[in-house]
Amino acid sequence: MTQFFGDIAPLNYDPQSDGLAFRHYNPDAMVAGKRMEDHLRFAVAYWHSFAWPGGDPFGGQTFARPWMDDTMAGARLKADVAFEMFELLNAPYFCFHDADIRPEGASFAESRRNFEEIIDIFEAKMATSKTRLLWGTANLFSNRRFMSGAATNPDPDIYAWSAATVKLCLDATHRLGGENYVLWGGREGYETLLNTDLSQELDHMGRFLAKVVDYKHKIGFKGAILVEPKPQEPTKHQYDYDVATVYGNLKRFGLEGEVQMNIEQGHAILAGHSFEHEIAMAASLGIFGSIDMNRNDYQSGWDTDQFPNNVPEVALAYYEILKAGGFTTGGTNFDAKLRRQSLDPVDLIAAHAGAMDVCARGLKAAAAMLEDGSLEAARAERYAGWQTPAAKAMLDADLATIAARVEAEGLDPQPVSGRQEILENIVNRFV
Ligand code: XUL
Ligand code: CO
Repeated sequence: MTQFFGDIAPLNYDPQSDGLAFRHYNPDAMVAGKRMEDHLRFAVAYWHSFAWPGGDPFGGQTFARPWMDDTMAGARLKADVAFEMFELLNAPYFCFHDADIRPEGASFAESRRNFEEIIDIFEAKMATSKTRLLWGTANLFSNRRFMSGAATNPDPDIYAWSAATVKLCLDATHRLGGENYVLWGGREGYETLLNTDLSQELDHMGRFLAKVVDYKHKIGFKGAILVEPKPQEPTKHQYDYDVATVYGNLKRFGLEGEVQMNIEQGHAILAGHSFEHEIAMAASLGIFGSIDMNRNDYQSGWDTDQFPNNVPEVALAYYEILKAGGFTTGGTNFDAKLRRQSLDPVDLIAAHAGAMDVCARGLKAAAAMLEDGSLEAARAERYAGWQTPAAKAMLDADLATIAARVEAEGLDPQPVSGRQEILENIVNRFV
């Protein structure tokens, strides 16, 4: 034991507790025919909880963690603390980037050896821990070598470095039994079109993704390959803007049957959508995979990665997920970090516990809304006209035939209420 978390004990489900406990998240409780833990599939994000030092654009490190020294000893201590936290939270999953878990070496080979040593440690810890790997990923955005992109970099050597890094991370994810592999293209975009060959970059990015899919099959990785859309930040314009844009790119490279979406709440909002819109869009296109759960500050307009605490918002997201049949390989990854003033180990635990409770409440509300059926009944009624044979036939008819029917039958369609407020009132009964 590292003593980092002091005398904090593993958290239990205890609705009456006035200390550290789950008041709503009860892993074994049945919701819509499935254990809550199996619905939500919570993951802790290694980067925010253990690697992020608390900086902002105006100031550096606020978290004086004993492992933040860029040494292998620090990386080993960090791994110990991480698995202690997973146990305190009873976390079923975690996620990591290569750069979160190991210090950068002086060469690719040294970084790889550092990484593999920590992967060995993870493997040993996972042999006795319940916590499994939801996904692994490569950090192709923090180091200055990636400042002009990874797969879209004008320098072929950076492309090669990126390919080698993804191979390494996919191999490690496979070895640890990861259920997904994520690609978030933080620098796959541009700052100015004046120095950018957009056509070439999009071509390189699509072909890079095809190589990742190809390699996944080559090594027999059974997990899903997930792309995480975001419209901007850090780049001014990011190519994987939102779910619909990524789908267009996947279609272009014939990858729509191979790649799914990892949808993040804050990224959806930055793209001018709601979280539930992005989930519904991915489900409708058959590419829904997983979620990064968090929230942004609605005044600041950037990616603040706060822990979720808005139950009605979360309920609508899980409503779409349940409607889509729930997670298969995906889960709820807390891509969320403490505020930089929240210095203490207890803040890390409380943040996750509160977020897990918010998600549990959202899930319960979503399941109750589905079971109640009023929303789906109203939706079905709204489209009931399309159930008639004549209406169905019209979908295959040509324009002239349809046009002739309008006058022949003297159509006189009358507007019908969309009932938005009534539907919102129904939602409010459950949240
Ligand atoms: C950045 C972000 C990343 C990805 C993984 O906004 O969300 O942490 O989730 O690289
Ligand atoms: Co994310």
